[in-house]
Amino acid sequence: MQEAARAEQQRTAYSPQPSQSPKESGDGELEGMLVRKHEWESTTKKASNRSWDRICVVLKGSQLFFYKDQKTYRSRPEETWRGETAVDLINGTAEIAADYTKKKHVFRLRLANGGDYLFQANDDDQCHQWVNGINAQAAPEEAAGGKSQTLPPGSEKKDEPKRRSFFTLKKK
Ligand code: I3P
Repeated sequence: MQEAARAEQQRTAYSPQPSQSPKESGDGELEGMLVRKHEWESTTKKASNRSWDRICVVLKGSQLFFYKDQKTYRSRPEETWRGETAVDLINGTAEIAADYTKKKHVFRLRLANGGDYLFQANDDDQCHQWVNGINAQAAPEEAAGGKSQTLPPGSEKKDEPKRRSFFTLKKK
């Protein structure tokens, strides 16, 4: 592919596919096609494969599963993308990746273990849908209206970013 054409395709949302909203089921489950880049394996280790892949992403409870496509997820849910295990969202956080400007409609998922992923959706609405859905599952007790806990001085990890200060969470 010509370099200019490739750059344009990368910058804009994946165009060959029809715009498709993530499928939402009553229990907070989300399922849809996103373009994913794994950036960090842990806080100190970059992911070995940092290519963008268009894959089917499924949010189920506090886990995120990856599949080649929706057909695979529905017919053979044990067959994950490249055999990847599900990602644990507890104490993770999702937010619009305002700092990432190479592509539009990108959100970032930071995991409690330091893992870091970028996801590109088809549009901003879908981006917010995923961010809110993930954050609601990442801290379910807070989403359910639990009191925020006051930690004793010094017990908060210094390197941990303040989490989820500006997203309204839906009660499950
Ligand atoms: C990666 C690919 C990604 C790029 C990444 C490259 O190469 O070009 O698109 O991320 O850059 O390593 P490959 O496909 O050969 O694995 P960006 O699109 O964000 O630039 P990185 O090494 O800076 O993460």
